[in-house]
Amino acid sequence: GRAPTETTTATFGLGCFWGPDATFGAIEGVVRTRVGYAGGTKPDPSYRVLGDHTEVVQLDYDPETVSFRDLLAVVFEEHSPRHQTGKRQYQNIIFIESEQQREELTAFLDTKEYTADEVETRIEPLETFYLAESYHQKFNLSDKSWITEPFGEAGYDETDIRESPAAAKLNAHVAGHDVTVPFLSERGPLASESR
Ligand code: MHO
Repeated sequence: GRAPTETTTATFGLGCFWGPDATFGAIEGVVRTRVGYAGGTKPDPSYRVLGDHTEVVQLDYDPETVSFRDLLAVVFEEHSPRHQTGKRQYQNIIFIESEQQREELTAFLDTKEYTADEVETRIEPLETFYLAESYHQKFNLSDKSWITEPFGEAGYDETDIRESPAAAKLNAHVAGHDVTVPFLSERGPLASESR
């Protein structure tokens, strides 16, 4: 089917952002992924000049298919909430972008054996998300020219690939994740193929 037009964003810090880019890309209802920097104060960070920011993954998800709470279940599989790394680049952070997400986090933590006060994971509002460099986006695709070249031939530039629902699924697939429902019908030559 077509990628849904109404999506919500969620942003998480879970260590080096290449891994979570692929982990979340595999999830049904996660439509787009991108990696970047957030959680600090330095204006316009880059990978080399990160300042006090953290590597983060940002998702556009379809809340009709996957809830924030579902995403939190994955977040808590992907890190140890009782331990935090001192290195800000790799800290574990759950960014809260709405009252709805705040409520879903509270409900999720209620099912766990600890409270929000007991987790070392940073829980904070998202201030500014800065996109990471193109070479960090969909990192698992970067040495897969058999995937990236056809995208280029179909007219996709780096931004198009970063924001492509199909590329998010392919990035997850080549990283070894089980991808169940790919969005492979977004536009162009792929648009006539419906699942
Ligand atoms: N320096 C590590 C992690 C990279 S991640 C983008 C590596 O090269 O594997 O921080």
